[in-house]
Amino acid sequence: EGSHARTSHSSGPSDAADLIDHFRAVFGDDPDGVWAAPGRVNLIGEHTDYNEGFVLPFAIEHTARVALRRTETGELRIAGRQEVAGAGLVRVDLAALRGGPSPRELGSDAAGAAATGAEDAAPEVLGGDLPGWARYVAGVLWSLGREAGAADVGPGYDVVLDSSVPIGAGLSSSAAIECAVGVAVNDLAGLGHGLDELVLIAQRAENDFVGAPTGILDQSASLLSQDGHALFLDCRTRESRGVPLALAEAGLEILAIDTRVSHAHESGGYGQLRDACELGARELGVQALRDVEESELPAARDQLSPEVYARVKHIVTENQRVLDAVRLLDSVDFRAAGETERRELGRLLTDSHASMRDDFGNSCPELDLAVDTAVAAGAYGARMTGGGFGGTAIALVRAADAERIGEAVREAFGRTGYAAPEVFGVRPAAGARRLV
Ligand code: GAF
Repeated sequence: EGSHARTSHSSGPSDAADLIDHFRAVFGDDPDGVWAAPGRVNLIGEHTDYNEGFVLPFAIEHTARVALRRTETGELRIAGRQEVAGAGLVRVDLAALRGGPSPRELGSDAAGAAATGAEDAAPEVLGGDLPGWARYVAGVLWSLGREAGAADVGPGYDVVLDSSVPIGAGLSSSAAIECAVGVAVNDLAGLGHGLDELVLIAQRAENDFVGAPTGILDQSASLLSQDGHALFLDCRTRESRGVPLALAEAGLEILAIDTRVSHAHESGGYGQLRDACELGARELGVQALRDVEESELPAARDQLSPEVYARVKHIVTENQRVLDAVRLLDSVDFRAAGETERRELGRLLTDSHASMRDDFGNSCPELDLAVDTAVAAGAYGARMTGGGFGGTAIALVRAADAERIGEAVREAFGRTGYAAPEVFGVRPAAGARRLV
């Protein structure tokens, strides 16, 4: 499928037949429909979302898919395929779920834990007994129920879930599940939410039910992306537009390098970074770091602690890199673009990585090795994508070099004694949709 370097992270089936068969086997009848929502890579703009800044992600071909049927059982019953769900049926009492308060509402301890991303925050409260993947399904039902009024969401659902988005790899496997369930229930129950509203509903499931204090990047990418385009999103105004990204036509490829170092944003690091950004904004007297200009950084340096300043510097320069990347992609048709523009885009990616490695503090040795090796082997540029602390790096390469660069990265990992990374091509794909 166009990738020269894909190994085992195949994007999986894009139709629904296998899932319908599975649904029949588990629930004895046909589902009412099947929906899919993609994972994403973020081309550039990391940790800028909750700072009310700019991001430029694109949806990938790997999707979470759900087959759903409305029932009168009063239960949410979830079965899954493959490692995403493990074996067995998970049953959740929907009435109890709907009435349930969010962790934030349960008092200051729970709220504080959720806000700082401390371990065990939300799951203790609501989804504690649910396997990880089922929390995302239940969380969206909970979030939709609050929005719509419990009765409107429907008395019960049977769900079969599958996903080809690698789990815990920084490719938004959780947002893909949330968004697939969100569009499915929105359709089946006739709730009439627009995609923009579903972004916030899915985000609330993640923040208040699962307990990961994340922004709107992942859910926006999964719901709003268009085939062949990156999504330029202003996270303050929530205005977005597609930016054409004709990679294949330009003889380019984006390699995803999954380091297999897994991360979880419910645990500490992400929340601490977010806290540092919010502290920086408070100390600088702005609503959000979006409001700080690059020219104001020298003054900020005098005002902030070295650590908070470093975090602030990343966000401020990263916002500018997103704007530069969009300007570049808008200004030339990449199919006709020369080496200069390609290198310029590549340099923005590599600068973004260096900024996270040196200033934001969310890289790790495996990500640095992936980036350094790809660039040394001839990539135009490379960077980690997603929250960091592991997960996936992306590299912008000539399609003709993809195989060789992937191999160079695998070799470097082998030499260093790291587990073999998964290297595969990604292309900008469509957002969430109904399949059947
Ligand atoms: C994770 C979060 F879910 C996003 O909201 C975003 O902050 C990202 O990390 C970093 O850019 O994917």
